[in-house]
Amino acid sequence: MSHIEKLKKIIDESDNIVFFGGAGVSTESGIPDFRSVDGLYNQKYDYPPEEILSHHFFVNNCKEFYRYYKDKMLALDVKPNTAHKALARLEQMGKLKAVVTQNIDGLHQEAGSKVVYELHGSVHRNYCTKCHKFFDAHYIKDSKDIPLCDNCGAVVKPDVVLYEESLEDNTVMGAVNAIRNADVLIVAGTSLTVYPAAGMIRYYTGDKLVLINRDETPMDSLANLIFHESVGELLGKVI
Ligand code: CNA
Repeated sequence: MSHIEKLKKIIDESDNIVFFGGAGVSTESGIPDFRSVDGLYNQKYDYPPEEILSHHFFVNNCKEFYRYYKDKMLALDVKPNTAHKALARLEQMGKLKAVVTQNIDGLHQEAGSKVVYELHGSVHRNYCTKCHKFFDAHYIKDSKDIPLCDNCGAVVKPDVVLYEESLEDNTVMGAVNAIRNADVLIVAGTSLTVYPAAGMIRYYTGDKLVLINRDETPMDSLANLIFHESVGELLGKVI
């Protein structure tokens, strides 16, 4: 049986699949990831992305943070791709129990997925750091330099987990529970190098861990079935 036939069989036979993904799930929508050759880490900025996207940088260099963030992280004209749509369909069919994502782009929900654990938050939620008023992503995009609250004048911050910040407890618990109870775990489009998120796949104890990633990852040896190819193209063929 070919690899792709094995994947089809695994999906056909399960009604408890969990998907764990990263930036590679959205590259086919036109959002660059961090670590591919054309990813954000291989472009030239005054500071490396981990530095700009850190809590201390947000506090101390807010204008520069927002210049980068609006330019590189706030992609509001993109659409879900085949991978997002295939996963939403699997959920509708009652086969997929949850999407756990490191992405902050909201594309899984836009494709129709309902149970989505956003480990690193979302660009679509933004709150005033003082009065906690909510703002959408367009408010941030349209602001000049630093977005300020129209109620109290304080700085507005994206509900995105920056480096040095901790993940939200309920999201982590939901994600860990889903992974721990999953019959099949499909891991895709992630370099599996950003912790604690990457460590979560170790909660899976089954024998159907499917890994789909263009490049090799440090956890390739954990996979029961592995594809080094495009996640959108592959899921489009299988689902
Ligand atoms: P990463 O470290 O950039 O790794 C992405 C991986 O995906 C690489 O190993 C690529 O080989 C692989 N890849 C790229 N395109 C495809 C594809 N079409 N099919 C299969 N594999 C592909 O990204 P991670 O998610 O592992 O790192 C975690 C960071 C990146 C999180 O904190 C995210 O918030 C952050 N990020 C998110 C977005 C987004 O929301 N779309 C974009 C860029 C970065």
